[in-house]
Amino acid sequence: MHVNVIPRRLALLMAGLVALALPVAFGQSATASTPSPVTWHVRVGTETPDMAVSAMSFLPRQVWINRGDTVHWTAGSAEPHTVTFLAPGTTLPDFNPFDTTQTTAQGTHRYDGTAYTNSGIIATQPIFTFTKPAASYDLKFTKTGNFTYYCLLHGVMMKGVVHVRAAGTAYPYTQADYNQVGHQQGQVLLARGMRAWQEAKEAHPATGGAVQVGIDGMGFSVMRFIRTHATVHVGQSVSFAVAGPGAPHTVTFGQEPPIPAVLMPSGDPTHYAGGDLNSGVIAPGTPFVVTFTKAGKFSYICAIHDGMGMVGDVTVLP
Ligand SMILES: [Cu+2]
Repeated sequence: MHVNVIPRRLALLMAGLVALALPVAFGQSATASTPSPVTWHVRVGTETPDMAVSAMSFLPRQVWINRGDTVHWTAGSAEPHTVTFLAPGTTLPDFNPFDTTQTTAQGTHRYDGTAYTNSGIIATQPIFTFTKPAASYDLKFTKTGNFTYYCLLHGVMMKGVVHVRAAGTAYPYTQADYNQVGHQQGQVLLARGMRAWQEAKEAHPATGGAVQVGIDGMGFSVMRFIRTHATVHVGQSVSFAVAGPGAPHTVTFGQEPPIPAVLMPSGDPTHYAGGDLNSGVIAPGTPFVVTFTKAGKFSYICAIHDGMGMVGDVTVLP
């Protein structure tokens, strides 16, 4: 990429000089040659076609634009994200799905580096309590500077930078360059997630009472139970465990409780023979242990990520 950037940069510079020279030659004002604003495209996250692995990244992570240009962010995954510029001097807050200043658009569609400006939830489909996520977000940059932004859900792991330079500055990269870099960055994260998923499958026996609930790594999340199909005998237990801090998950049998009740445990996991049973959000270090007292096949979902295919079942043999 860097190889062909330099000639293009020179070519752009020369084109700029010609454009500047023409109005002078024809006795027009120099402002007539001010280039028209450009809209740049950044993808917000990406995922595998089955939505099992999600990449938490702005793609690409950095863009170099000029004052007056617009950045257009487009949802790239069912996993929700935000595009959030913090007010100067403030720190990144913990994500709260019930705080509307985090989940809905805040500020105008113009950004000058002074105010909290937030897209609200961006995603390709409804998820959890976010029933109407935005598919895209636009921001016009009216001041020069280097502006860091975050996804409120994924914190410091998911940040981007918009470098805003003076109007008329030659662009170092084209949209095609950004598309290529963004695609590569996304593929690297998805490959990392696929590898972690494969390793977890190999580490978990096909039968028995251990189910791993999702996988979280640097820049990726696997929205699956491992293994999806567990088999035990009557009187035995299945332990559903998250490996560490990361995306929130539940194990929910039967009727799905409403939000926010679904985030809290309900039912008796010590004698399960079918019906309603909910883990609430499973905390790291505190597995949800279900003891099965009846033979049969029992299906369950993650109440947050079932729309992404995060479902499983336990076969209980006599
Ligand atoms: Cu989940």
